[in-house]
Formats: sequence, C-alpha cells, structure tokens
Amino acid sequence: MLTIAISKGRILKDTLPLLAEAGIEPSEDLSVTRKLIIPSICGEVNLVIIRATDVPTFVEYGAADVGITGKDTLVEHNSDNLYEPLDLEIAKCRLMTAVVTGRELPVGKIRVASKYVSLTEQYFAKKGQQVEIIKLYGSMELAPLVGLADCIVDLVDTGNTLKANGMEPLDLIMNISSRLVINKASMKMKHQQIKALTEKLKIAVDNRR
Ligand code: PRT
Ligand code: MG
Repeated sequence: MLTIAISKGRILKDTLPLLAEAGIEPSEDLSVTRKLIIPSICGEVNLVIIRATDVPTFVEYGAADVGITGKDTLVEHNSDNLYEPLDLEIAKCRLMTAVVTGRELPVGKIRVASKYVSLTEQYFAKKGQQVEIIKLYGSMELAPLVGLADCIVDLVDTGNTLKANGMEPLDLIMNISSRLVINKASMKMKHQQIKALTEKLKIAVDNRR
C-alpha cells in the first residue's frame, strides 16, 4: 500500500486530474465524503487529504510515503529529509512583496506581515533591509490597510486580491508551483511503486506542456 498526502483546497483540485492520468482515482467523491483516508479505486493507494502546511510533516515522519504540496510550504518548512523529484507545474503563483498602491516604504526598519516568517526573514536579510516580521495566518492584505504593517509577503496569482484592497505587488521573491515529495525510507522500501508513480506523473506533466 502506498499512502499519498495531498494538500486540500486549490492544490487538490489541480492534483486530481494529474493523479487520474497516472491511474489513481479516489473511490469516493472527495467533495462529499468526510473520511480522511480515501482508498483509490485500484486498491493500491490510500489518499490522505490534509492542510498544505501539514504535508511535509506527514511525509517527513513516514506517515505518508509521498506528498503533494506547494514550493512555498516546502521552503518555509525547510526539511532536508525529503526527496523532491518532480515539479508538477500546478497551482502556480508568485511569492511577492506588496504595498498599498503609491505608498512608499518608510526609511529604516520596516514592519512586514506574512505567514512565511522564515522566507521573509531570509529575503530581507539578503537585501540588508532591517525588518520586524509580524506572523499572520491569513488575510495578509489587511495588515497595511489597518496600520499593522508597512508591507506584506504573500502569494499572488492574478493580482486581483491585492487590487481589490488598494495594493500592488512590488518585488518577486520566488516563483511557486506544487511539487511531489517523497519520504527517504519509503523511497528505498517501496522503490518500484514510487518509481512507477513518479514516471507516470512526469508523463502527465509533460503531456500538458
Ligand atoms: O486557506 P487555508 O488557510 O485553509 O489553507 P491554505 O491557504 O494553505 O490552502 P489553499 O487552498 O489556499 O492553498 C494554498 C497553496 O496553494 C499555497 O501554499 C500555494 O502553493 C498554492 N497557491 C497557488 C495559492 C495561490 N495560488 C493563491 N493565489 N495559495 C494562495 N493564493 C491566495 C493568496 O494567498 C491571495 O490571498 O490567493 C490570493 C491571491 O490570488 P489572486 O489571484 O487574487 O492574485
Ligand atoms: Mg488559502
């Protein structure tokens, strides 16, 4: 049995067609079921659907053999205990700094709101910019509007969310897409199964280009 941990939400939506092309389909309707472990129709795979930020933890500890989550989550989690063999090229977006449109950043130390504390720290350290980071768990766009922060670090896709809140993207920190990650022990113990899955997914990704 192979266990695959998948981020729920938008990544799941983009992942299911890829998995289907690789021959893996859930035996239940994921939008209806309340089960957390869903067997595949082929009977060789269990799917566990969890929060994106929990995927690296599940895979690192071997609770799942394989995982699918965003590069943003992986870099922020910073585990060197995972293989990352494949860019699935789904759920693409950009990690960016953003400010209130037309408003300039103050001189000296700035306040930055983000859920990506580690990525934000690294980015501004490289630039030599002193920052105070304010960790938020969502609605980052709100922070500069209510005077909580001078700028934010968040994911941008169309830019509509920023625009709707009177903000604009400033600098690109990193291009983001979802990745296949693999537990190192599973890679040895279930080599054939994981190799076959990786190859099928790679073909599905290549076919889309
Ligand atoms: O929402 P919740 O807290 O439950 O969980 P989550 O945020 O972890 O899940 P979800 O479904 O939002 O998926 C998060 C993952 O999807 C991220 O880790 C990325 O890898 C990927 N992804 C791709 C995105 C986006 N695109 C994206 N646009 N995650 C979030 N957004 C948000 C962004 O934070 C901002 O609020 O969408 C808004 C910007 O979109 P535009 O199109 O208005 O620019
Ligand atoms: Mg979200």
